[in-house]
Amino acid sequence: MIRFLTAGESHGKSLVGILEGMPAGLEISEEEIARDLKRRQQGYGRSERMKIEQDRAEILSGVRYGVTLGSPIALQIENKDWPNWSSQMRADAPPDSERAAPLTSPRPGHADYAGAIKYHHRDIRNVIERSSARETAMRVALGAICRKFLREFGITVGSHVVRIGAAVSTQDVSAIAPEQISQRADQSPVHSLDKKAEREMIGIIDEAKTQGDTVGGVFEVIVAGLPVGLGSYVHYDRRLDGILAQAMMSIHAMKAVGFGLAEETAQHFGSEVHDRMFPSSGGAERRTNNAGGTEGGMSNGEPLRIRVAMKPLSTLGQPLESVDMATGEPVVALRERSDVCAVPAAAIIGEAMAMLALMNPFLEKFGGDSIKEIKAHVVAAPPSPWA
Ligand code: EPS
Repeated sequence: MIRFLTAGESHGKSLVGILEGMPAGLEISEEEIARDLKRRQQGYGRSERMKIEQDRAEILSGVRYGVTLGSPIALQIENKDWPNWSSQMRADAPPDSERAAPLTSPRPGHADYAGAIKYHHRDIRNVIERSSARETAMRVALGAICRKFLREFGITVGSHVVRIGAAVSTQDVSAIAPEQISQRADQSPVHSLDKKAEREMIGIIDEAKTQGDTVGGVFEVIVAGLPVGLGSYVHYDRRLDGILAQAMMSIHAMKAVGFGLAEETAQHFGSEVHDRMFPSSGGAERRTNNAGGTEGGMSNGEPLRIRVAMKPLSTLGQPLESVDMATGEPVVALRERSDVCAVPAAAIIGEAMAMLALMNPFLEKFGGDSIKEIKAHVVAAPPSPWA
């Protein structure tokens, strides 16, 4: 079974990650990981920080001669911004005169308030460094290894942005393969396939920036090639949609997750939403995918369609009302450098989280210690009980 951990502060020396349980025999290179890291750094509306960072993951362990060993894979991504922060973020104790003034005015919407009270920090800097979405760079790097694994079994993953603020993409992607969706979306500064919506999305991001504001949106992750029956209906914590929803909600600033028609499902009669079945060679086929690829907490052989809604980022150029927690006085919230919109980047992180989350349901069904063994298990899987 796969487990992963990340460590690192946003302006610390580096991010580190450990991926444990990746089977032996998977070919992987730093270049393949770099591809996804680069994709995450693109997108209209990111901050100046993205000009400083050129994320690159160094493989520290678990891979030899370009092939996984079955041992824990450790990665490191250096923060290029570290030299600018080495005094503020040092690990040893400086004299009082060299300490940065504490941040004491929490940003509404951020982890600042609850985090400072929870960990008893008088300086909100101690919260915001780890609660920052910078950490997702490592998730994307670890997810890129899972992408390579899943691809060995014909499972492919893509994403596109569906909404930024009021601008909505009307592009139907149901007939496009996931990797093609991503390839086309990667050409767009807002990771969208709809050119008209793209212009509107850029306009909304510009407007937000001018007004010292931020804007959120919705992205969709699509996964094709999953066998029927990953996950299970037998227990709450084995349901595939539940596992994926948790993975998506764990991404910073996400507020809602849905499958297929998602929330819209609730507005219709059953006859309008359930995906009818028709005879096809050796079984049944669907002509719609309103369920988004899961029924009864299991993959049903249709592509997964996961929609995720992101709130507008909580660091505003024109900060909101807050309280100086040290004095109790009304103030405006602290101001940090930040993005205006990070929905395009969030879509890439969504891909990574989907891939990380799919590993265990896949390994539960077909698992083994090496790629070769797992392939043998896939081949040996029995056909339909009615075949
Ligand atoms: C982030 C704030 C910004 C973003 C950062 C996430 O960082 P900074 O304060 O250094 O400008 O750029 O995202 C990344 C660094 C990244 O790699 O995605 C935040 O507060 O979450």
